[in-house]
Amino acid sequence: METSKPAEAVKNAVKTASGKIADALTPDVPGAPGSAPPSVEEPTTPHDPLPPKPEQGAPQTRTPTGAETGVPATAKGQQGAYLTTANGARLRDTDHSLKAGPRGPVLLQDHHLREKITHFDHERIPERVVHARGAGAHGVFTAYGTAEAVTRAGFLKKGRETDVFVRFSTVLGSRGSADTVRDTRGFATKFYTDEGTFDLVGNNIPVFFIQDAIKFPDIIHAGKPHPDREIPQAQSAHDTFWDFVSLHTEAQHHTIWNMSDRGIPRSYRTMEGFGVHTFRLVNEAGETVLAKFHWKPKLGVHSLTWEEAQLIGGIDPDFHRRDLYDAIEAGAYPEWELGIQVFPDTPEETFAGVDLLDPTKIVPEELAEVQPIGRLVLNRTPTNFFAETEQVAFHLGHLPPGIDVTNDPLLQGRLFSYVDTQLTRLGGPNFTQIPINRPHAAVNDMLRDGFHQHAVHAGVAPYRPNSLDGGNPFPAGDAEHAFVDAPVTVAQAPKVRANPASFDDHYSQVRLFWSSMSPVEKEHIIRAYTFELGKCYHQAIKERQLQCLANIDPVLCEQVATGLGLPAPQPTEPLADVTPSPALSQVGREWPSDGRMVGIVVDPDGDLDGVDEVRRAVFAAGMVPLLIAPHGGVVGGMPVQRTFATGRSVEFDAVLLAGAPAPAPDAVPARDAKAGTPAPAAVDPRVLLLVEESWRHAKAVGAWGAGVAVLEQVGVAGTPGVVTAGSGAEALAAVQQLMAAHRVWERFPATVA
Ligand code: HDE
Repeated sequence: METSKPAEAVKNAVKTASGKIADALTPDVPGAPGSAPPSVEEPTTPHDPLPPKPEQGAPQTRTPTGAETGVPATAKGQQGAYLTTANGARLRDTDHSLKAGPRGPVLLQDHHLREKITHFDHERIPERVVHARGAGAHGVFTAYGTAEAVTRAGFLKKGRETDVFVRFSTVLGSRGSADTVRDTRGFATKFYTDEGTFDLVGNNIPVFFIQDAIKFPDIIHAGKPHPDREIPQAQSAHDTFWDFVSLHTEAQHHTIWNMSDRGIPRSYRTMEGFGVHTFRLVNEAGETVLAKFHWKPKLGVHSLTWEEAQLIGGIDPDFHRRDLYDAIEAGAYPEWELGIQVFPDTPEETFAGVDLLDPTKIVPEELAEVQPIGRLVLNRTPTNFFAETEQVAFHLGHLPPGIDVTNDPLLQGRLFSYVDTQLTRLGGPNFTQIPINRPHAAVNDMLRDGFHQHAVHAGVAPYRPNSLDGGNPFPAGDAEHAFVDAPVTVAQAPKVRANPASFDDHYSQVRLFWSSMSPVEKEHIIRAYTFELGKCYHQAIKERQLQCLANIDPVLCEQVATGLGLPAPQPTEPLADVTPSPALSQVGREWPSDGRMVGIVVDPDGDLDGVDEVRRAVFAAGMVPLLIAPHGGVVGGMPVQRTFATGRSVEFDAVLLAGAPAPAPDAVPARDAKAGTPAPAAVDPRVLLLVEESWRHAKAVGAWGAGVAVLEQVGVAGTPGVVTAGSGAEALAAVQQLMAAHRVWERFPATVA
């Protein structure tokens, strides 16, 4: 993108004000706020607003009823060089209220003061009741055409490109909670198709806690902070959660996924996504199949370690949000493939013995292959978080022709909930007219009026049939690609509050998940259950959950019971004989390392040419190098992104040591607790800690030249995943290879098989 005139003006002002230093420090890694570096002095020459950053996108400039306006995206933001009131009158002063003399009192007639304060007083809207914490991005979906045989949805036709907006989220925490808590993640995608918006509102876990929407308030009340003290925030490690899931045992399948590494993703970019429910697809001939949606990340499924997640919660609570936006800004666009598992639409609605209407069950990929049908690329960050990410409103009923629902009782309840919740959250029924929610298809409904009505509807007859508006709007037929509810036969049955008997199996697939894990993943699951139950106060709840674990697997139960200091109960249900599904494990494959963070420890007196070379090579490999030095500013002409005081191992996927820097002046406990107890050391103690932590989080570590001495001092030289090389390039190549497997798990032999 070209730099605009105003941006140029500001850049020039910076140069004059700060000379070469500002130039040298202009960050070339993602994350710097603003589209032009600021000057030291306050800019006073009036000019138009700065353009957005090049990676920022915005909702298309459509009318509230879906027509293209042709207006540039920037026309939606503020205009002109001068400060104005909301009605566009220019203002001279916004720093002082209008007073009777400089010592007051303030006059009631100060309409600018009242407007400014009143608007501020009403800036907040209710956060989402669930999924309050999230981050969104724009992108594009390109269809492979492979779904054409099973659905007539136009956006799935070969080569068709559709704009999308995706919002990722945690479930339990408030808007300001930390990103890296143990929780399910939301993965909601809005496809702006030309046949109407399609919202695929999924999660990173393919099953849900409950089988019937009527239980949703129960599970969420149990998971949210306790009503009396409002603690703990964004956690499942508390009594009410475990009280519910141990009594309502259909929740056990989702719960084991939460206790696995899936509960603490490394990045939104390394998460799978699942539509969870079975949907019904309808093709041009009106034939139907049942289908489940899957998102497969290009970078593979990858998680944090528990200690990393906890440290990051304090050090960088915005870790996932930052990672998403930095990756897009760096051009490492996050990518997923959309796939479907397809099943015949039989009256029983089962496949391989699995009831497809039960949202607590998966169909193992080995039994029904996930067939890729398109590619999603996220390539634009929001220009304004509130306008886009906060106001985006997803709804399961936003379905294009060719995609229909099934009788899954969880899905049926969701069809009601998602519109209902926006009425309070977004203040009325016209939320589809908010720019981020506007369809990219022609809208001609008969909905009128209501709060915040943006459309100026013409005509006098918003009813059917009418003759006064010439009969418009007309019902569409097959030729006009109308949405037709699939004419599925509904079984004649008595009205009951009951589930089918097939929903009663609460344990076999939990055992299937456990049996499909690699030993190291099993260790993590044991650790997570032990931690979470260990945080509960009540013995009865721990005992009850141990009983559930006994019904999943005796080894799991025994190991957790040992950690809790309780006896392991015997199973009360027969243990199912299951065939493991290797697709459920995150371990054992290799993935690209695009967009991963490589920390490079620099000694200002060391091999800076080598560092420069490695830094370029990291960029060239599609990863992000972050220099870690004893002090901020510039080292050898390269910008320092982290100092030993501000940096922490958990931000990096791998660490390279270009030197063994001597203790910096602030390497004393009084200035930085990370410096540890005073002990004479040749190397800065924060560097030693960085390497120790990277090692115990199973990360690749590489060193060359003087850096090798650090490995020796920490005592990790020669251990798995620790590389010493003759040059920076060699060290990087070896480390990158190790990163393909995500972590160096062989460092930690497992105690369970
Ligand atoms: Fe949601 N869910 N949900 N949910 N859900 C909401 O809608 C609800 C469920 C999911 O980024 C709410 O706009 C009910 C399953 C995501 O804006 C609300 C039930 C799955 C998001 C709601 C479920 C999800 C939501 C809150 C049980 C995975 C965030 C704010 C029947 C397939 C969307 C809002 C975003 C949000 C209701 C169960 C995913 C209250 C009643 C299963 C990703 O309407």
